[in-house]
Amino acid sequence: MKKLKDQDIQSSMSQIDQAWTLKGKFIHIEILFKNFIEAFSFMAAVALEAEKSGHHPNWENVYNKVTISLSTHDADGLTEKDFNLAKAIDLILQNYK
Ligand code: H2B
Repeated sequence: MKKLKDQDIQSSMSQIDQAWTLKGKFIHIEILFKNFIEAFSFMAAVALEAEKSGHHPNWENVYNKVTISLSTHDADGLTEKDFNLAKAIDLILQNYK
């Protein structure tokens, strides 16, 4: 998978939720849930999606907070895979509003 160029990254950023921020080689989001069970249930849904697409998040969970960083290790940067996973995460998040 080819690393995206700055211009492609900019246009891809406009296609995902505004909560995502660009941090170097990663796109990053912090999400607060009602409680730990909601956070963990969200993570389980994302884990299934990640496994299905063979692309996995770097993430951390502290009680009701989940922080996610996406990047493609193999490409040492952002690729379409990261933005596809971000879009899938945005869809999953709609079930937690
Ligand atoms: N996830 C992410 N985020 N980046 C990768 O480069 C990556 C991955 N590579 N999941 C995949 C697994 C690769 O190691 C396997 C062999 O498909």
